[in-house]
Amino acid sequence: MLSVSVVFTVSAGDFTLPLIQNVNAYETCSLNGDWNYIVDVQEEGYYDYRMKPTAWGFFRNAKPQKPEDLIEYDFDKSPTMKIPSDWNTQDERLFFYEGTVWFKKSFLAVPMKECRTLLYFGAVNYDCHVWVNGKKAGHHVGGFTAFNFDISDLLIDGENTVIVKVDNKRHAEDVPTQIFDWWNYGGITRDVKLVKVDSVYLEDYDLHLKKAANKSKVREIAFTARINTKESGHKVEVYFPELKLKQQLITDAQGQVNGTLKVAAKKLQLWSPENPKLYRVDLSVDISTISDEIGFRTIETRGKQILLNGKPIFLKGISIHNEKPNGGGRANSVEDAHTLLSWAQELGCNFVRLAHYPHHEEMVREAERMGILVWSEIPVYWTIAWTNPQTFANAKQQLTDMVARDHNRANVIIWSIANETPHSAERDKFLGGLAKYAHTLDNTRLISMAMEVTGASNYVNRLNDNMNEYVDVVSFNQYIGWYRDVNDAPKMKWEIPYNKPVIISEFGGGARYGFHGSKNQRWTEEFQENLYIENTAMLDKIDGLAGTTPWILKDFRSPRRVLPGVQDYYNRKGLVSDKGEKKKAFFVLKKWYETK
Ligand code: GCB
Repeated sequence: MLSVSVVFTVSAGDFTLPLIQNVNAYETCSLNGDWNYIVDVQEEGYYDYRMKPTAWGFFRNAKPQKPEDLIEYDFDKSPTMKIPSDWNTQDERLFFYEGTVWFKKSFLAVPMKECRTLLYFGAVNYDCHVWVNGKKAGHHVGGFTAFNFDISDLLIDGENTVIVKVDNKRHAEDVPTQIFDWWNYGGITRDVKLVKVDSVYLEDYDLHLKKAANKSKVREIAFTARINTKESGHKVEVYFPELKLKQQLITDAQGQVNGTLKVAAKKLQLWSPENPKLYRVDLSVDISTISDEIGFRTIETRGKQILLNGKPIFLKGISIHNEKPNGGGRANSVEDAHTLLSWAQELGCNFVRLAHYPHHEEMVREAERMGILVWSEIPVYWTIAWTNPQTFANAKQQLTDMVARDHNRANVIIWSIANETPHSAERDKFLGGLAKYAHTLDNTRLISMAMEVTGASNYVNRLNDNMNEYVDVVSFNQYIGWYRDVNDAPKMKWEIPYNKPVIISEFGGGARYGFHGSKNQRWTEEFQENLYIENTAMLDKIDGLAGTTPWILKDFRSPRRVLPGVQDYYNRKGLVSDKGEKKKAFFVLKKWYETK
C-alpha cells in the first residue's frame, strides 16, 4: 500500500506530467501482476452505436445496482493477464490480434497531504487512454516510450481502480506506419507503478562530462536540473560521495539550476567498455534526496573517426529487437536484458543497436553496467506520412521521450531518428526538422539515421543522401548476399562522399538453426556463414568504417515472414535462434571482431 496526497489540482481529463527522471530512485508501488482484461473488437466500451465516444464506457467499471440494471461487461468476471506483457503471447486467441483490449487493476491507497502520486507506465503499445476511479487521467500515443500522470487528485482512501484502454491497430499516419518488419505486440508491455514524490521534486536533471583538451588537469561536469514547478528559491544539491564533490544551487524563476562541478582529471575514472565505472550521485531538492549511478565519458567525431574519451574506437556492434531471449514476446526484465547482452558480449561486441524503437529502460541500464555502448532509435521506419503535421509531432514527441528517459546514460552515444526512408523533398523536410530538433535536445551525443545505398552500378555502391548533411555519423543498411548476390561482395567498391564516420547499420541473411547444406542453399547455416565471411571481408575495405551492427542477434517474430517450415512468422536473420541456439555465422562475426 502506498501513501498518497490529495493536494494538487490539474486540468480535468489530462493529468499528464513531463516524464520523471530516474523513476526507480523513488518509493514506488508496483502495479505489475494480474490485471483483468476484456477484448473489445468493435470498441463497444468506448464508442456508442453512432461511433461517438460514450459516457457509459467500460472506464466506469459499472456494476448493476438493481436486479433490472443492464450492464453488459464485468471486469471482475473477465480473465486476468500478467502485466507487463504483450497479449499476443499471453492468450492464444490474441496471437494475431490488432485492436482494443481493456485492462483493469485495483489497489489500496491512503491519501496523504504532503506528497503526490504519479502513475507511471514504462510503455503501452500503441494508443492508450487511462482512467483512475472512473475519471480520465490522460492519453498517450507511441508504443515504446514511458509516460506518467499525476493522479493525486483522483485517488480515494481505500480501494482504487485503474482502467487502461489499449489499441494497437496500425495506421498509415502513425509512427511506425502501417507496415514494419516486427511483431505488433499489443498491451501494457512494460512496468506500471505508483510513484510517491514530494510536492516539490526533481522532474529532470542532467549530468555529463564536458569535452576537454587531452592534457587538461581539471575536468568539468555540467549539471542542470529542473524541479516540477516554476518556482525560485528551492535548494538543489548534487553530491558525489566517492569524489567528495558537492554543489548547492538555488532554483531560478523557471525552477531550474545550472552549474559546473570541477574535479581533478587524475581522480576521475572515465566510463568505457573496458572500465564501465559508475559513480553514485545523491541529488536533493529541499529535504528530499534520490540517488543515481552516473558514468563520465565524452563522445565526438574527428573526420571519419568516432572518439570515445578522445580516443578512436571501432564499434563492434549487433542489432537487437526488444524481444525475449527465449521465444517471442516483449522483453521487459533485467534478466532478459542480461541474457541478450551477454550473447552480444560473447560475440565480442562493445556496442548494440537497439532497433527499431526505444527498448525498455533496464536494457539500457544493464548495457551501461556491462560496458556496452548503445545506439537508440525511434520508429520512423520505411514510408512515414511525411507531409502530415501530426505524424511529425508524434515522431518529435517520441524522440523527446526517448531522450528524456535516457539522457543520463553514459553508454548511449547515438540517437538515431530514422531507418530506410525513401528519398523525397517531403522526407527531407521531415527528417531534416527532426535532426535539427535532436541536436537541440541533446548536443552531447551523435545523431544518425540508418539509410539505404542510393545507387549501384558496375559494382560501385553509392551513398548520397541529403540527410547526411544533418547527421554526425553516416549509417546505412546493405544486404549483399541476401537481397543481392553474395558473389558481388569481393568486387564491391563504395562511394561515400562524406568526411564523417561510417557505420554499416545492417547486413545479414536468414538461416534456420540446425538446417545444414551447401553454402549456396538458402536458409542453411552454411549459407549465412558464408554471407558473413564475404561481408566482413568486404567491410574491411570500406574507408572510414567506424563500426557495424549486423542484422541481427536473435531470430525475431514478424508477420511478414510466412515461409512454412523455415520462417513460421520469424525473421531468421538471427545469429542465434529464437531459442538461443548459436548458428555458425555467430562464430564468423566473433572471429572478425577479435581482429578489430
Ligand atoms: C531491413 C530493416 C529491418 C528488416 C531487415 C530484413 O533493412 O531495417 O527492420 O528486418 O531489413 O530482415 O529485411
